[in-house]
Amino acid sequence: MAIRTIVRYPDPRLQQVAAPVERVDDSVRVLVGDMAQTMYEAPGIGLAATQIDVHLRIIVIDLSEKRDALQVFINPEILSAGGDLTVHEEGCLSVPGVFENVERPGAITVRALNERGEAFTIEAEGLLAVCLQHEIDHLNGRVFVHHLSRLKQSRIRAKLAKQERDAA
Ligand code: GNR
Ligand code: NI
Repeated sequence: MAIRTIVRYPDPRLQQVAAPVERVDDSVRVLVGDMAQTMYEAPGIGLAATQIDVHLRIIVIDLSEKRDALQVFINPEILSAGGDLTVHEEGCLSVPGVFENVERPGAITVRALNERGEAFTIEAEGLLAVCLQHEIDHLNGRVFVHHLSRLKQSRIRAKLAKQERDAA
């Protein structure tokens, strides 16, 4: 397994729409392993393949305290979204140091394939619903800052540009 580099907003590669995985084979499982290791090392609670510049529809999530409950979603599809609109503070490994409230549907039903290529369906609410929607946005070329006002987006771009300058 290998730790991959995470692409940072506003890199245009984050706007690419990811393609479906055609066959869940060993190359996909190697990629899932790299994504998990990259997420754990960051550390984060989720990662979309888009964030490591691989434009395939693959997500990893681990919401557990002990970091031992990896969830893999290949070709995830939101079958339905409902419940009350819920506000949650979001962060993103591609937008380091920025945390903002985002409003999303509180409950979703998602169908996906697991690492063995088997289809499953889950009903998610709470943090899992937030995280799945955040990650599926990445696969569609969207970052959580796109849910914010244009003014906030430009302030965030300025903040990240300054971070890059100060790091150089
Ligand atoms: O680590 C992460 N934390 C987080 C917190 C609130 C809502 C969404 C997230 S996902 C984020 C990791 C990430 O950037 N995934 O794309
Ligand atoms: Ni993110």
